[in-house]
Amino acid sequence: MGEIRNNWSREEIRDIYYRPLLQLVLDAADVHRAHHKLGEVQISSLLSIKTGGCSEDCAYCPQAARFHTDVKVHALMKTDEVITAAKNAKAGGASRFCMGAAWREVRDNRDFDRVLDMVKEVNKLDMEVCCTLGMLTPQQAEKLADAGLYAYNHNIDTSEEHYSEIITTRTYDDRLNTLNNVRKAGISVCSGGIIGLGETDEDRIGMLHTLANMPQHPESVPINALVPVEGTPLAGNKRVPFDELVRMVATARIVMPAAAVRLSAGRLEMSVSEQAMCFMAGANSIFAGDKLLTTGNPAFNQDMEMFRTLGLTPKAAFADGHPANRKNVMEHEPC
Ligand code: SAM
Ligand code: DTB
Ligand code: SF4
Repeated sequence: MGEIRNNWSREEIRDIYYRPLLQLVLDAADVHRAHHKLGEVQISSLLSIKTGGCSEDCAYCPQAARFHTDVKVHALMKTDEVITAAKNAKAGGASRFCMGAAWREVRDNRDFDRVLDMVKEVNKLDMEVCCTLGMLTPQQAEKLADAGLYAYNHNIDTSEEHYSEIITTRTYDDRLNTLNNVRKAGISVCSGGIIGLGETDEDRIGMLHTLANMPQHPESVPINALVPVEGTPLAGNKRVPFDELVRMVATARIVMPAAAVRLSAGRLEMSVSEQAMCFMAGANSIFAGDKLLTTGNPAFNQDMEMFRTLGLTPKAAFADGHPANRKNVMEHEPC
C-alpha cells in the first residue's frame, strides 16, 4: 500500500486530487496506516529569531520590508534567549525546534556564526533542530550540517507557473537549488507550500507534482493555509475552506507516503473536528505554541486538549534516525 514513487504524472496526481472527498480521505488513511503509527503526531515549535525587514517581495508575507504591516523589526535574538525558548518548547513536549529568520539568503557574516552556535546549543538539548533562513549556498548548508542541523525548511510555496505572481525577487529554480544544497549536505528536507494565494487547483496539483517527483521526497511537507495579513497584497484573500486543506493534505499523503505532512499555518481558524479530518487524511505533524512566526496559533493548552480528545500522541525526537547516522547513509546514495 502506497509504494514510494518519484515518477508521478500530473494526470495521476490530478485523478487522486479530484476523488470524492471521503473516498480521498479513506484512501489517504490506508496509505497513512501502512507507513506511520496511527495517531502519532510530531510537535514542532517555531521561533522567529530575526523578524521583519526582509528584502524579498513574497506577497503573502508580513515580514517583507516593502509592505506596511504591524510586524516590528527585530534583530537576531541572543543565543541564550533562543535556548531558553527551546528548553520551554521541549518541556511542553516539542521534539523539533525550528528557528526562522526573515532573510532573503544567508550571508557569511557574524549573524550566521551566531545561528551556527544556536544550532549547536539546541542540538545539545536532544531536540531535532531545524532552521528556515532563506537561500543557502552548498558551503553554508555544509556548515549547518556540521553544527548539527537536523532539518531545513524551504518551501516551494506554489506551482512553478504561479510562482512569479507571488514572488518576483527570486525564481522557482533558486528555491530548488537551495533544496538541492540542503539534500546534498545530508540535512533532512522540509518543503511544502501555501494554499489560498489565489492559485488554481491545477497549481496545487503542480506543486505536489514538483515535490512528489523530487529524487528523494522531502521528509517533511508543510501545508500552510494563507493567513491573510493586513498590509500585504494578499490581505483581502478569502480564508481557505477546510475541505480544500483536507484535499491537499490527503493528496500529499498519497503521493509522498513516508513524509511527515505538517498541518501548518491556518489552524487557528479550524475547529478540532476539522483538524481531526486532516489527521485522518494523513497529517501527522503540527506547529504548537501560541505563535507561528508573527501570527497566532492555537494556545498550547488547547492543542494538548485536542491531543487528549483525539487520542493523539507526540512523536519522540529522532524516531526516524539521527542526522549523524543519516549522513553516512546519504554519502553512498545519489541525490
Ligand atoms: N525567509 C525564509 C524563507 O522565505 O524561506 C524563512 C521564513 S518564511 C516566513 C517561511 C515560510 O512561511 C514561507 O515559505 C511561507 O511558506 C510561510 N508563510 C509566510 N507567511 C505566511 C502567511 N501569511 N500564511 C501562511 N504561510 C506563510
Ligand atoms: C512553514 O511552512 N510554515 C511556518 C514555518 N514553515 C516556518 C511559518 C508560517 C508562517 C505564518 C505567518 C507568520 O506567522 O508570520
Ligand atoms: Fe522574506 Fe521569507 Fe517572508 Fe519571503 S517569506 S518576505 S523570504 S521572510
